[in-house]
Amino acid sequence: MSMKEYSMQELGSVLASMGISDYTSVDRYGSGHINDTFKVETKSGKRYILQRISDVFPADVLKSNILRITSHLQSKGVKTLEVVGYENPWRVYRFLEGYTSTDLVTSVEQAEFVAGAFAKFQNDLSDLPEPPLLTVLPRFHDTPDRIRLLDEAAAADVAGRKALVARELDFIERRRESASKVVDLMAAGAMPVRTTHNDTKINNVMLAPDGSNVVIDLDTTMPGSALYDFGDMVRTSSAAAAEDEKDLSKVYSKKEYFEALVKGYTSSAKFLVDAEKENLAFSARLITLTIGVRFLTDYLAGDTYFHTAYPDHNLVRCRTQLKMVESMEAQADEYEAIVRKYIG
Ligand code: ADP
Ligand code: GN1
Ligand code: MG
Repeated sequence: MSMKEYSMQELGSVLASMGISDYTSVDRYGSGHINDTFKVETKSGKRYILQRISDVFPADVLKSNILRITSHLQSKGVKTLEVVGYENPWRVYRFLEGYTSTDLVTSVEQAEFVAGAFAKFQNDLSDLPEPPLLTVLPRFHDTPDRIRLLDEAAAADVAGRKALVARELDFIERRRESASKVVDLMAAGAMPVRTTHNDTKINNVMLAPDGSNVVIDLDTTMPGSALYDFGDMVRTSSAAAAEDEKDLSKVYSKKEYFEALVKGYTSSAKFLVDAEKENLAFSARLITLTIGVRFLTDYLAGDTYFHTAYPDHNLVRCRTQLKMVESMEAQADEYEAIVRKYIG
């Protein structure tokens, strides 16, 4: 989906309705694939993030979750997103001054730090008062269901692209059998359902030079598996190249970053049960495959879900994900040994 255009008049009236009338500029911001995000500068010097929440989300359910999560974290003194105004489908957050996000990890230290941040986020939400958060997007990380949706998109072939992706479909087909492992373990009760972030990609944590961090993009925080949070973090934070790198020879999972992620995550995520520990390395391959499946599904459906900047963008992203899976598979024994080193 290409980015929607908004008139300054529309953006201005949204801001005014939330009490912000002294804005001097409103510009597109960040590299998120779902919401329309803007940075707002004002005469007073205060800055804000304005977001048009994507229609993929059930607006009221999302708002209820976001307000519960942010107020719970604030009540514990944990720095989090500060809601300035929230009128569906728009919301305004205070700009996190001094924090930046990145699309790629650049050092072992940063990888360990990011992993600690996401593990702490899970700890911080583990005592969220009942009831559990609402499920914003059902079956969000259900890999067999994602493959089923891919099958449907390939059968319909509405964009006439199926013939171009035979290799990718075959790659996924060969992994279909192992795709249900995590959902089966959860259904069997062998793995706990926790409050998890569900979108732990590197640009969803904001970092400050003093070592502090804020976990952002709370839209998919809902009941889920810790394994997907660990795995999705590995997907982007162990990557040697961008999610949309076209030169696949540059795309692989860096072992030293993987080790730092395991170290950072397990030193804080003391809650993990055996079934989770045993599947940490596998979960990274599984969620990476799942995201590849989703990019390919969107490519076949004619780019209706993720923001895209050019016609083959989703296909390029799918290929990087499958290359990452291949790289993690090639290092599977080493990755399992690293996990054992840190959790025994
Ligand atoms: P999406 O769901 O589209 O990924 P995000 O909520 O992750 O949207 O926001 C997109 C980007 O905007 C983030 O990666 C981050 O760089 C930036 N961003 C989001 N919220 C803030 C904030 N409160 N302060 C500063 N930057 C932010
Ligand atoms: C989307 O919102 P953003 O860009 O942080 C997507 C994630 C994918 C990710 C792939 C709600 O995340 O599930 O893993 O793109 N978010 C939603 O980069 O679908
Ligand atoms: Mg995001």
